[in-house]
Amino acid sequence: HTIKAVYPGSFDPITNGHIYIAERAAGLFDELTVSILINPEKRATFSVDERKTMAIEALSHLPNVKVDSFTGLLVDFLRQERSRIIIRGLRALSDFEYEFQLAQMNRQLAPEIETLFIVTDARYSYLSSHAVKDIFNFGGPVQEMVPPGVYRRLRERFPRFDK
Ligand code: COD
Repeated sequence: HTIKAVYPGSFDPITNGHIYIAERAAGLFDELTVSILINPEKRATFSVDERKTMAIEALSHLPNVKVDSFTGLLVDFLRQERSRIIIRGLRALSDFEYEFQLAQMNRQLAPEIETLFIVTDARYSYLSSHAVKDIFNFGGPVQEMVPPGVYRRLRERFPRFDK
């Protein structure tokens, strides 16, 4: 049978670090769903549709990857997808506390679901969506950190910061 994994996140916006994790996971499983949390309580920079479009573009080289979105509990989305594997990326030790908490909570909610961690590449160990937006807003170079479609949309969204 086919083994499906889910890589959930905010992806606001997707970065080369996220893409690296998706590529590694896509190589391990038959199908991978990159799923964007719809969270009305958290103010995002890009709408869910924009984030989805950017992720679809950035992952189009991976034929077994699809992009989706979800509301509510992550484990409910996995059950709906008939997947038992959550993929998360690990950068520095600082990720661990939060990731550990999330994984423990999800295990309590759904013991049949496993959280698997993929260690980032050294090139991306400092990279986050938040850092990309900060650096861009202060006029720094982000072209090497995000796919071309994200770079273009950052420039459209924040034209006054564009150099
Ligand atoms: N290199 C490697 N990995 C990276 C990099 C990088 N440069 N950047 C980010 N990542 C990893 C992150 O560590 C994370 O594992 C993943 O990629 C996604 O990152 P983000 O920041 O886009 O997404 P998050 O962390 O905001 O996602 C949180 C969820 C949406 C998964 C979470 O809030 C959730 O599941 N919410 C739904 C409600 C729920 O079920 N909660 C759980 C019970 S409390």
